[in-house]
Amino acid sequence: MKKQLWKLETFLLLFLVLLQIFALDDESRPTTEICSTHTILPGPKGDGGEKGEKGEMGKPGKVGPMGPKGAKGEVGDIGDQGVMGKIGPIGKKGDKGLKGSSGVSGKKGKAGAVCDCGKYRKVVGQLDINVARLKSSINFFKNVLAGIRETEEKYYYIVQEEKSYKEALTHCRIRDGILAMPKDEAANAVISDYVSQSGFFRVFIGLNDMEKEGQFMFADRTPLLNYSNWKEGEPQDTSGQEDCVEMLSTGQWNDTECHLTMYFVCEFPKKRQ
Ligand SMILES: *[C@@H]1O[C@H](CO)[C@@H](O)[C@H](O)[C@H]1NC(C)=O
Ligand SMILES: *[C@@H]1O[C@H](CO)[C@@H](O)[C@H](O)[C@H]1NC(C)=O
Ligand SMILES: [Ca+2]
Ligand SMILES: [Ca+2]
Repeated sequence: MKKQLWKLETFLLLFLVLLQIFALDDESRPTTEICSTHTILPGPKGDGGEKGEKGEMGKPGKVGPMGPKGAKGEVGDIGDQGVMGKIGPIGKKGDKGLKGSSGVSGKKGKAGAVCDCGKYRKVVGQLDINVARLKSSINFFKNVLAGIRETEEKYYYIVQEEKSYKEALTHCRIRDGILAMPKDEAANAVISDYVSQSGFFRVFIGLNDMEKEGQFMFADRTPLLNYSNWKEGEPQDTSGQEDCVEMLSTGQWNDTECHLTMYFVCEFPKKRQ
């Protein structure tokens, strides 16, 4: 900035010096010739001057208005082949074609190995047994869900399958129960209500005198003590064949033959001993 100012000052100074020189030159010119001329009228017309030199070339002129449309040109040459276009969308499915003629039949296959059918038969047999067991279990639980009775200590369940006393005993045992043992009036009432409300006339209960005639024991081998609910005239042990006990819908007991089949009541403890 300072440098520039300095430059400007120098330039101005130089200019003033030059101006003074010219001014002096002008003053130094003799003024006597101009002042001594007293002619007022203009002089005669002078001779024509010499032909001037050729002037410089003029500036280009303005753009003119658009001309008329020209005639149509000839058809140009054929262009190069363009780049291949994009693949289009998938078209609709075509009609089914005619069935082709059948081919030549293949060669005969190798002989197969002899099947170890006995093994499979055994497996299938076991499967059948399993399925049967499963069906039985499903049936059991279906019935359990349909109706069950309970006291504070036990669940009672009438199995609606006609079985002999021993079969009935096993059926309850494999389900972690035992044939129902009405050891007091309350338990007997629950079971008999259940039987009568279900519309059955007689069911096996867990009581028998199979070991010693006339000495009834519950299924858990405890003897009859304070409570019993025999029907009038029972147990009579007709022909010495009646060693098992059925409960009638009235809740009363009757000794009957063990091989007879009927529905029965299982009981299940709520708490495991
Ligand atoms: C059965 O009776 C005996 C005596 O008669 C008694 O001590 C016992 O508590 C009774 N048992 C039941 C379960 O009532
Ligand atoms: C008691 O059991 C015997 C032997 O099965 C039978 O003949 C009799 O009808 C039964 N009594 C009742 C009331 O069902
Ligand atoms: Ca008997
Ligand atoms: Ca009887």
